[in-house]
Amino acid sequence: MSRSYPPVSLIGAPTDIGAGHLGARLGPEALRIAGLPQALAARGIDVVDRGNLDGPRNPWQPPSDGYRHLPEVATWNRAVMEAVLAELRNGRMPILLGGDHCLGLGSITAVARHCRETGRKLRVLWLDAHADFNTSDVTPSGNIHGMPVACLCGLGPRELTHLGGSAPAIAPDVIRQIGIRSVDEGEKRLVKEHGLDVYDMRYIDEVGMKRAMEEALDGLDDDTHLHVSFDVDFLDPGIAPGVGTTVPGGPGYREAQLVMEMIADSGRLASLDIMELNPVLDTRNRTAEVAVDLVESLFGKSTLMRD
Ligand code: Z70
Ligand code: MN
Ligand code: MN
Ligand code: MN
Repeated sequence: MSRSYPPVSLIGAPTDIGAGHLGARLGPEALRIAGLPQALAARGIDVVDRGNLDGPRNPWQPPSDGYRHLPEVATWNRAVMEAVLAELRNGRMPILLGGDHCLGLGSITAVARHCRETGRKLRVLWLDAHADFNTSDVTPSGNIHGMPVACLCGLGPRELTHLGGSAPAIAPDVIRQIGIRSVDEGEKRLVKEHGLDVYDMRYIDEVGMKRAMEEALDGLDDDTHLHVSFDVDFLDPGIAPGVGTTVPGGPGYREAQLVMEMIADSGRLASLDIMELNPVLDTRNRTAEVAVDLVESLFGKSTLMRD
C-alpha cells in the first residue's frame, strides 16, 4: 500500500517541566540522533526540522496548590500550541518531539482549534501506560504530565484549560486510550465519570490488539483528522526502558508494530506527538531507535509483503 503524505515539520520541545524525572528535555535530540528525520525522508516524505522551541528552565520545585511548575507548564504549552497551529495552517503535518507529556495539551489544543476552523472531525489516539486524567484534587504527585487529558476535557486550571481561547478544547468522546495499565485511585473515578473510551491492557489481552485497534479506529471518515499522542511509556519496558515511569505489561515490539501499521492503513494520520523519551535512563539510545522504527511503520513502512 503506497500512500502519499503531506509535508512534515518536526518541532522539538526540550523540557521535562511536567515530569517526575529530569531528562525528557533531551528527547528531541535523542530522536534526531536515532535518525528520525532521515527515516521519514527515506519514506519519500518532505520533512523539515524546525529545531527546538524555547521556554523556561525547570526550577525543580515541589507542588504548590496541587501543581508543580504551573506557570512554566503554561508558558511551554502556549509555545507548543502556537508552533503546532502554524504548521497546520500551512498545510503541514506537525510532529512534536517531546519533552514530557504535559505538552500533549498544547499540541492537541492546536489540533482541535484547527479542526474547528476547517470544519473537520477529530479523533485522538492516546497511546500510553497512563490515563493522564488527574486533577489537582486527586493527583498523587502534582506532576502535570499526569493531567493533560483532563485539561483538554476542561478539568484543570484556567491557564491550561483555556489555552485555545475557550474550554473544553475537546469532548471526551473524541479520545481513545490504548495500552493503559496504571491509573491512580481518584483518577479512575474521574475517567469513569467522564466516560473515556479506554482500551486497557486487560481488554487488549482478552480480545487482542487487532480488535482493540479496529474499535479505536472505527468511524473515521475522509473528514476526520487523526491525531496520535504517543507516550513512549506505552511500550513494554523490555523494549523501551528509556522513559521516566516504566510500567510492566505493555505492548511488545510486535503488538506495537501492529498498532502503527493499522493507524497507517487508516490513511487518516494528520498530526503526531512523540513524548516522554528520556535518554538519561536509557542504554545506547535504544528506546529512541525503537520509537523511530515504530514511526516508520506509522508512515506506511510495512513489515510484510504488502507494499
Ligand atoms: C501518575 C501521576 C505519568 C508519566 C504520566 C503518573 C503520571 N498518574 N507519568 N506519564 N510518565 O503522577 O499523575
Ligand atoms: Mn502520558
Ligand atoms: Mn505515560
Ligand atoms: Mn515520570
